[in-house]
Amino acid sequence: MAQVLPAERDLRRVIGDADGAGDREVDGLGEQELLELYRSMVLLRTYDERSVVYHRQGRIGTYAIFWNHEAMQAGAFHALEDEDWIFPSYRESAIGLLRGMPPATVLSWWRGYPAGWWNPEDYRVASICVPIATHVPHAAGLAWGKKLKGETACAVVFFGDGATSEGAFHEGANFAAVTGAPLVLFCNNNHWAISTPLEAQTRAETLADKAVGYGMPGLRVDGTDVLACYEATCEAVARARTGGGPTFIEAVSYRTAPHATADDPRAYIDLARVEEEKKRECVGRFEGYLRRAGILHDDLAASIRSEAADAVRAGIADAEAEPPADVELLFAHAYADPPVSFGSDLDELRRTLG
Ligand SMILES: Cc1ncc(C[n+]2csc(CCOP(=O)(O)OP(=O)(O)O)c2C)c(N)n1
Ligand SMILES: [Mg+2]
Repeated sequence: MAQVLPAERDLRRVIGDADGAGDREVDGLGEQELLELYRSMVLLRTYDERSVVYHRQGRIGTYAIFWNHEAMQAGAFHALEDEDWIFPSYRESAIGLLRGMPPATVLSWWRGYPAGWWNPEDYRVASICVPIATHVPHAAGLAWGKKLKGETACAVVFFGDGATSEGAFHEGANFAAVTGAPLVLFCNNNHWAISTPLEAQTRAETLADKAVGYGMPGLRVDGTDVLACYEATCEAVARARTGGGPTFIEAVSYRTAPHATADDPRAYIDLARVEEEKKRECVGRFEGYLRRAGILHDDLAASIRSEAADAVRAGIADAEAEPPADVELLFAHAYADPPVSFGSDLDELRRTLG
């Protein structure tokens, strides 16, 4: 039986900011590792900001903005080994970049081009999941499979606060717990599920409290503190690898951008709070930490930013060089034995499209 730890009440923090809390150091992170973390955050930030521009220019479709979520994604990612699996939601659409996936692949996904779909095995990154929480059971199943095969790899699944109200979340969490699957359930609690606030989502005092009901430990961290996200995920991964089963991590933040490019949050969000939260956004906070430690200076920061900008610029050029798909793809791969009507349907579609 898993040991049930009471969920952490206070948000774990490592970055002290300028409020007197003081910066802490984290085991296993020397200067090089800290800079790698920063590089990852800047790549994600650059990708995200450029994607909003590309959307406005009509070069990608509707896009789920992850501005100020980079700390959760990069922090959790760097706690993983190469063999570990990642199950992203649409909010973590670009996390594959941290595993070396070309930006063009993810941009192609948002353009709706076939080049945007990859073989998950190539990067140990599952397909981007748009239905809320349906990937939690997938991740639990893969992690359980790793355990059954005696492999050391684990999996991390990302989902939002709203996802914790879905049946698939419950099923996946419970399944992972009873099988002792090496899974990290990483909940991005940004306080909003589109226009539904956290208060309308749950009566639980914290989302991490839900972990107790599944018989797994629950951790609560500041989701805009990349080092706290890293440290908590390291603990969860270590537990997973040593047979301790799954861990639930609640990373708390506040959504400072629209849900997606198709959303206008002015109709429902607390705009004053958004402005407050923007002042402590996660990339700037980590940059402050690195500068206080004497690890980052202007020239280095500028070169890391320009490297990221070049990568994303090349990515959109490559994505736009992709030829349009043949419409036949709409019909391929859906059935092993396609209905005969598909042939005439395809002919009709071709006629319609000219
Ligand atoms: C099963 C399902 N129901 C509804 C939706 C529509 N939908 C898209 S995003 C979203 C909100 C999810 O909020 P949350 O889980 O907090 O994640 P966040 O977007 O804040 O990262 C909803 C309801 C969906 N994609 N899938
Ligand atoms: Mg949310």
